[in-house]
Amino acid sequence: MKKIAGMLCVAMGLAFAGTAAQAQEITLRSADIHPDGYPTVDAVKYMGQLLSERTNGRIKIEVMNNGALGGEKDTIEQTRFGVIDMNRVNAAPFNNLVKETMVLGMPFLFRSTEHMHKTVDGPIGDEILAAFEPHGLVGLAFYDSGARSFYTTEKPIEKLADLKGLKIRVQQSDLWIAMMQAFGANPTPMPMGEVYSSLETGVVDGAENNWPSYESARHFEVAKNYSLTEHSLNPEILVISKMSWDKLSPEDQTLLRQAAKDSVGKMRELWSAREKASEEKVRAAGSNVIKVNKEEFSAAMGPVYDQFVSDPKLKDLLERVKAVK
Ligand code: GTR
Repeated sequence: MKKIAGMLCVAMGLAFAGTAAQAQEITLRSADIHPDGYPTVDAVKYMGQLLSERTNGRIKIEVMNNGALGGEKDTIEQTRFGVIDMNRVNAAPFNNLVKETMVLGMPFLFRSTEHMHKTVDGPIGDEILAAFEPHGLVGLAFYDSGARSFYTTEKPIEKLADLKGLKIRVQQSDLWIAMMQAFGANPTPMPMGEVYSSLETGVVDGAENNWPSYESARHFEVAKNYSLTEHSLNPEILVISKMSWDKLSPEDQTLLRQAAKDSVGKMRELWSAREKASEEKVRAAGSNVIKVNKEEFSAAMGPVYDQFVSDPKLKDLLERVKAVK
């Protein structure tokens, strides 16, 4: 009898241990370089809210934004090695690691935001997200990032020839370095956090980004000429470390994936509102917004396609992106 009671106690103990383990709280730390209120920061916070609601507070996301965990290239490495759980980064700094991401940033590829949405929302998007896994990351979602355009401190870019020899800051990606060279510029790769002072001190003559980043990073204060080249609609990508992912139960993995997908609509809403607000703000602050003949810029991009979309796999991916209606 005593023995049976003892066994029962052990069994109950195990059962309790099981419940305790299941109920264990999980807080995922997610990196972002942007300030409070930037759409990507709020979209990941929203995802965390959904997760918390759906698990009665068991799973939470803590967004460490403002570059608190470092620049994008560094945080990508930290995420691969499980030091950071999640990361919201633009596709460009992933280019050297996950080749498939290059296709999304190719200059003048997407005909419209709708074309980009249809591409990332469909099987091509899933294929690109799946390509992260061999590199220690699990791709969760794509977020909007609008169109990137050039801005300069002194000389306004009105035509392609104006870029000749200008020192232009780029994201840390070989593709983007080559793109700047094809535009005739002198590319200077550096993390976003160094751009303001580099513009201010003349380390670079210009940079390129979307309206919200140009505004929120206050680059408009030092680089007043914004030329609407809209050369790329490269989206943002939300990833989780494979090491953090593997610690989650299959049920929690499903919950996480779903919450990430459900935050995409919210992000799109936040993004279109912020794009307008940022444009208005910089125009009101006196930015000189210049219309350009985009075809002239686009015509110079042949060598970038030849060099970077060279293997059959990427060529096929690119053709499928073009064919998305
Ligand atoms: C922004 C993007 C950031 C970062 C930045 C940059 O548009 O949201 O993640 O990549 O551009 O140019 O470094």
